[in-house]
Amino acid sequence: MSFLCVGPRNSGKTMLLNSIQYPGSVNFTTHSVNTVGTNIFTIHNLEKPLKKGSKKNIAIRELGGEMAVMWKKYYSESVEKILFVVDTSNLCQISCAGVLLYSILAEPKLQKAKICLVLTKMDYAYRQMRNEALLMLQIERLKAQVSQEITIIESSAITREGLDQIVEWLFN
Ligand SMILES: Nc1nc2c(ncn2[C@@H]2O[C@H](COP(=O)(O)OP(=O)(O)O)[C@@H](O)[C@H]2O)c(=O)[nH]1
Ligand SMILES: [Mg+2]
Repeated sequence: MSFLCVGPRNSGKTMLLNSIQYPGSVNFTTHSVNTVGTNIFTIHNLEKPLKKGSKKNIAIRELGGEMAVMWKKYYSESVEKILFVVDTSNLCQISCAGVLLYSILAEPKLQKAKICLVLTKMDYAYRQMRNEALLMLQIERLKAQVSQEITIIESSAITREGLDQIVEWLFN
């Protein structure tokens, strides 16, 4: 089984996964290098004690936003879950993100994958509010047309809002 993290470039994938991977760290990086190719992050299960049968860690692969054409290489029936990261502070990017999300949901090999739509950078004062962002993504229309289960989580890599929820979603 594999886990993917996708989304437009600069939407905050690397920072989000870094903050989840190292729960103790406060990451105030203000710029980061565009991900060329893919990064793999190890995420630890926060459950203590660990329930019998639950995984201790999972590996999640970030697909760089520069390389949407290359993503297909990683689409397979064994993809169990996908984090789709959207930057709520980037108005111009939200509608494009909706198109990208649709292309993933329409992919024949990903019909059984579970999707978590991560609305990130919620710490920004000028972000789009949850409902506006969902409207711009046309999420209700998408939901009516696709077979995948979609969970929506609001997050920030700065305030750590939503990060525990994302980890829980990945393990459950
Ligand atoms: N304020 C704020 N900035 C963020 C957050 N997540 C990422 N960023 C910034 O957004 C930019 C792109 O982030 P990055 O993780 O490299 O995006 P990626 O291309 O999707 O991997 C960087 O300048 C980050 O510092 C967040 O939750 N809040
Ligand atoms: Mg990146």
